[in-house]
Amino acid sequence: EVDKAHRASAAGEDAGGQPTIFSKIIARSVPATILYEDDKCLVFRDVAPQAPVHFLVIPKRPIPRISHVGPQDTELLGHLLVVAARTAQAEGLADGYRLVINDGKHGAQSVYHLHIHVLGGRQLGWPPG
Ligand code: D5M
Repeated sequence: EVDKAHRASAAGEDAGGQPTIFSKIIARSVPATILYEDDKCLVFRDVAPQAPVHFLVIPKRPIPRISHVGPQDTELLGHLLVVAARTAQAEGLADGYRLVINDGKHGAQSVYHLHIHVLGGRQLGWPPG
């Protein structure tokens, strides 16, 4: 099971062997409103925004989910967080915002390409549902 997940990750595929929608956004075969890009990551607006500002930060290397990361991913994960914070600032979220990573079934993850949600522009509640 772990081997299968690692093979899928390396190929940019989900558990069913299909490229995820986010691989297609990286490849520009599916359109998105892109806010930032560098050699390691891509930032784009969520297609179903849950707040006035809602964007996603994804690694270009298709790690399927946060529970699959290892020590080799430390620098990349740090980079994603720094990009999330800098893009939030660029989006004018001076009053604060929230970062969310959904993992697996109980986390309500729907796209198996790691992504950090950044939500802001309104008062958010706690705890989440
Ligand atoms: O969240 C996956 C998120 O991905 C969800 O908020 C919708 C968003 N999504 C799905 N397809 C697209 C496209 N094509 N563009 C932009 N955003 C998209 P999860 O954490 O997996 O539940």
